[in-house]
Amino acid sequence: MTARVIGRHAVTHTEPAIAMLAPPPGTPLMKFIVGPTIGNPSSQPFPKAANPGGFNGDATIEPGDPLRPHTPITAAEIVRTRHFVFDREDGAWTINERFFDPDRDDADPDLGTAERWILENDSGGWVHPIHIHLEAHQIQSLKERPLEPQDAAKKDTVLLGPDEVAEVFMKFRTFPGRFVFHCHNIEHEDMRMMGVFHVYE
Ligand SMILES: [Cu+2]
Repeated sequence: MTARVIGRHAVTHTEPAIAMLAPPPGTPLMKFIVGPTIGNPSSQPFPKAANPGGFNGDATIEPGDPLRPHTPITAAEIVRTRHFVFDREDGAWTINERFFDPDRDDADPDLGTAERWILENDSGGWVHPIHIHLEAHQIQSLKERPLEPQDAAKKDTVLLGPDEVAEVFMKFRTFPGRFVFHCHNIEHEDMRMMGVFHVYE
């Protein structure tokens, strides 16, 4: 399946701001053309990928660059296990009995290493879709149901139903720095169900 943009709404500086945010109904924005091959409507060829299939060193990509392939993380790569419990306290939402603090690091993985994260829902009947920034995670097991074929794909969110415990592998491949993980229910993430992991070089 391929897609290309053939037109988009152009706004002028004389339009009020609200019109720029909400173009009128029926305004052509984008068209997807589904076909067997990738089309290039411009007269210029796509730039050649600096490192096809791999990482080109500065993390920039160009049109036509392939994404990095999905590579399973193996148990032999795991250097550490971390356990995060998602619960509720004092009318707000906690991870390991703590509310979100943007100045606190809740995990400190080393760049280039892989870790096992145990994500546990201990909040009764509530459901928490746990979203981890920076890297895709790989689900190894779920307590409440057998794995399905789609569980083996790249994941940025794992759904914790009631009493669910997810075992996921994370690998911190490219970027050092501070990133967050959080419940993706807006009411929960806004009420402090979020943590920081700091990837150290
Ligand atoms: Cu939640």
